[in-house]
Amino acid sequence: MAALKLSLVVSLEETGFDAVAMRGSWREALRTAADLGYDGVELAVRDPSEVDAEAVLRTVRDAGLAVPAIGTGQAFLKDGLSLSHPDEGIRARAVERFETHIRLATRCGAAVIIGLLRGRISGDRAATDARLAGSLRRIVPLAEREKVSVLFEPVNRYETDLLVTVGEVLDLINRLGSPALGILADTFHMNIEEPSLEGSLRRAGPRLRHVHVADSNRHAPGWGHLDFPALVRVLREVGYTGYLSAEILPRPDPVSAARQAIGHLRPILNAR
Ligand code: LER
Ligand code: MN
Repeated sequence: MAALKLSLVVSLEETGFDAVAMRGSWREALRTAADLGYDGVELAVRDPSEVDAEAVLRTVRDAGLAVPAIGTGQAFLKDGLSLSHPDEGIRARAVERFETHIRLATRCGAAVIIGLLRGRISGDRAATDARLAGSLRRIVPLAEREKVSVLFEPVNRYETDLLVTVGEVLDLINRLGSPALGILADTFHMNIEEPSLEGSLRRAGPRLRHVHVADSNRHAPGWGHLDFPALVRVLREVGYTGYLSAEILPRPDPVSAARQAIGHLRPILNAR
């Protein structure tokens, strides 16, 4: 059985998004992730055109790390881009930005995440859905050509009102029918929205391509009340062989949170 792997979310720049343990100096963050024993780093990237991809990739490789996924949420939070925005120009810029994320992902061997970048319901729900589907249809040909997975993440109701459950996201993915589209399950969001975390992971089944882990309160695993051994059992049952990526609050401080996440999860992954 392929071993599940652990990654840590690292932002390449200062971020207003709270659940990123490591931010500020990305070089230092990569070193910390490697020193703590992580297998990979998930890079949160606002604008790939402002990133020295060569330098980042070299540092990642020198540290012996992989990049399983690239997050895009800061393009929404900082730059106001949204794939479902009623303004056609903003939507077009969101699509173009996402395409630069796909190109960066190709170089990293990573998938790209649609979390907050999906936007919010504006006006009529059906019209919002249609705008989002239109943007996704523009994105998937490049993703398919580049063989990059586009990971759609259900996000809890306090952060967006558009597509908050695994079931809703699966419906969207099935409607669009592209093999490039997969689902990202985030234990923090699922704990708020899903009737059963285990049931929803089973339902996602083969579409599940990435997992964000935080405990019930978004602190590092072990500092809340989620049952991680049970979740890992289900992930194995459904044949998931990817990463558990720690997207956690940097509390009491970034390094302690990152150390706690791997300290709690590694023994669970190593246990048979
Ligand atoms: C937002 O809360 C989140 O979980 C991110 O992964 C989405 O961009
Ligand atoms: Mn997440």
